Order: sequence, then C-alpha cells, then structure tokens
Amino acid sequence: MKSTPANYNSWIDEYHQGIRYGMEGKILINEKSTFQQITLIESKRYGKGLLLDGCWMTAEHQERHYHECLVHPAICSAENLHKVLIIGGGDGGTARECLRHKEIEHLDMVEIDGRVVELSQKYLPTLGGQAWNDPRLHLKIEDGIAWVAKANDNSYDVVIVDGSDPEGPSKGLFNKSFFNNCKRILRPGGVFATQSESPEAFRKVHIETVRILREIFEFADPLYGWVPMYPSGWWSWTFASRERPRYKNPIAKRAEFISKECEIWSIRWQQGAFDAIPAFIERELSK
Ligand code: SPD
Repeated sequence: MKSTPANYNSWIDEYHQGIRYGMEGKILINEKSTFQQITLIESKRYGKGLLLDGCWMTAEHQERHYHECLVHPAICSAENLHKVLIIGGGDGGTARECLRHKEIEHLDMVEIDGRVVELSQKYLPTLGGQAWNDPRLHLKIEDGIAWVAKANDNSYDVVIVDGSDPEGPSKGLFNKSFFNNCKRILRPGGVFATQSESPEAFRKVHIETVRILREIFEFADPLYGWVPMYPSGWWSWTFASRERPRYKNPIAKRAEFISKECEIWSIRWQQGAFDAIPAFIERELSK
C-alpha cells in the first residue's frame, strides 16, 4: 500500500498479483494491532474505508454489495433463527444486516481483533449502526476458530464467516477442521455461509473452498456478485446446508420484508447469482 498520509489526493492501493486496486483519498489511521496492520482511510468516492494488512475490507458507500450477499441468502432460508453466530465481522456490517431480521433472538459475534471493532465504531459508525447497541448482540473478542471448536453440537441456526483473505488471522477460516466444526455446531435446518474470495483474483482458494465445503456438507453452492473495491471486483460467497440446498429457497415472507431496503440483494438477484457460476468453475468442481 502506498500513500502520502497528509494528502487527500493520494492513491491508496491494495497490491494483488501485480495489479493495484486503489482509491483516491487520505489515510486517517495506520497502526499495528496484536494481529494485523489496521488502516482507516477517507476516499472521495466511497467515503471512509478499512484495510487490514493492506487489503480492502469495506467502505461506507460500498459495503452493502458485500454484507447483503453474505447474510440474506443464509438468514432468509434457515428453518429457525433463534441463535446465530458470526465469526469475524469486526466492522459490524454483517451484524447489522443480521439484526434487521427480528426473528433472531441471540447473535454471537466472535471477532479476534478488538482494535478493529473499536476503530470501526469510531470511524465507520454506519457500518454497525444500531447493531452495537442491540441487546441481542453478544460480542466476544476471542479467536473464532477456538470458539467453533469448543461450541456444543447443534447450537446455532446459522453460522456466518466474515473473515479476510486466507492469510494472517484468517488463514484457519478456510480449512477442513474449521468447516467440520461449523457443520457440527449447526442445528438441523441450519445454513452455513462464508465469503469465498474471487473466482478471478483468488481462483485457487475459491475453488478449493467450495470443494471442501461440498465434501463436508451434503450441499454447498457459490453465489457470484461484485464488490468493486476488491481485487478484480468479482466476488463470491458460498452457502452450505444438510438435508437439501435450503439456501436456494428463501422464505418469501422474510425475504420480501428485507429486500425492500436492500441495495443489491433480492430473491430475483439471488437466483441469478447462483446461476452465474462461470463455466470453468463448474468444470473444475465436477472433476
Ligand atoms: N479481499 C477482501 C476480503 C474481505 C472479506 N471480509 C470483509 C469484511 C467486511 N465485513
């Protein structure tokens, strides 16, 4: 990442495989926490934004592309919504989208880096919005991998993984033992969701993630959309369930209520997004 901190007209870039993905703006905070480099910026186009270890995570005016598509396919299709778990999600956007669903009674959010939460609450307050004060939110500053390893069988209706790329603290959020625990702690009728990287910029990780989830769960499918600030802009989220691909059939009443105020997500959008699997990914997955 390159920038001149005091200059609003500088470029803040994520470097990925010889390509720069950048925004014009200025750096507000750049500090190292126990786990990672945390950078808060202010951009002309997307407002304030967050990078972790030099990689774009979110920005005020572009976060809904990501959070709506991670949350609603899972939350709208699970049989019950008594108890939901988010692993990661320190900026609060995933919790905010979850808590729009009034049926959720209890939401555990387990974020490893308390400093990401503090800085997001201060610089990106619209991300978490009212979620931070919602009594249903139970925020734990702990390691999410250890959390799922020690959680009881059948304890959550929905498990959502909102981590960063598979490096640093998020590396362990993409492997078999973690996904096995996610399946074990999911109740019957439950749905699992994870961000599953870009089919272009992170092709190998993306295919491997879907493949592992298909080995572990009876059903797993990637959904494709856009997060323009991420490498290549082309992104994916993968959903998994047991008895049937429940995530493909949102419960109409829940979905209609939620999609009225969504920027991207709707039942129609979701149908297309599951069907938008690129031919080469489909071929790779059938090998
Ligand atoms: N390459 C960026 C992947 C980041 C996924 N998580 C974003 C966090 C938003 N809550």
